[in-house]
Amino acid sequence: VEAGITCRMEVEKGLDDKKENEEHAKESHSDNVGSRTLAFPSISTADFQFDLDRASDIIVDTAADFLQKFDNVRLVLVDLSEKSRILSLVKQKTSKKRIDSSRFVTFVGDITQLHTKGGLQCSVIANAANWRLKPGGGGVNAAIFNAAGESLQHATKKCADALRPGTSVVVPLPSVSPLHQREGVTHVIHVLGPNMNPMRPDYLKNDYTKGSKILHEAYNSLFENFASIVQ
Ligand code: AR6
Repeated sequence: VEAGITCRMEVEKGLDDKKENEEHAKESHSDNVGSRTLAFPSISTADFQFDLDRASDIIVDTAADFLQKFDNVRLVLVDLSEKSRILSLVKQKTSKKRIDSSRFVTFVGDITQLHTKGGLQCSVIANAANWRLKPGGGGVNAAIFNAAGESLQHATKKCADALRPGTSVVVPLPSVSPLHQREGVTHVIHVLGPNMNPMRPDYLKNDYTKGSKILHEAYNSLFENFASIVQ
């Protein structure tokens, strides 16, 4: 790790650790909530084929726990389509829980264009990464590495060269990156979720006991890493 670059990686942790519409997410202009906002995709539910109903429970539970511990932060779950099933499941389940709807929102849009296209300032974004932390592949990983340019690859290499499922790593995004300049993203947190796709590494063979534990750990790791940036 070179001087001047602060990478944060999750240490191993046990299980014990632990519209509602888009309007809420628009800036209030009164404070810089954008600098305390994490935008994240639904980890593992597309290419990694994790069950959406189970994933939505885990997202809502881990977000609720996190928001109880930290006042001054906002979480935005992002997906590309109005028809996103994970967004509607999460919305439904959030409305049944006591979660402050201004601090946990869902948003339809491209996570690499939240500011310029969505009018949403989010200084930290999460990536659903692969274990090698390689660009490409598809999904949100390809979108983020493409939008951020080569400097994200270099910055990522300085932080880590691999991830275990259920862990995450914070990468400070160099100010030369277009994603930093245009969208105001200062940090990317790579997260590796559980894999339920037989064509990908660490396939869990439909073991949702393991898979759910790993997805919990992945979100807890993501949120704690986010907290460590904004504290
Ligand atoms: N903006 C917002 N959300 C997006 C975007 C985007 N630009 N692109 C996709 N999503 P996935 P995984 C949503 O497949 O299941 C990669 O190739 C998408 O609709 O990206 O964790 C990696 O290299 C879904 O809700 O991630 C890994 O090998 C969510 O992002 C593997 O796929 C996650 O979908 C990871 O698979």
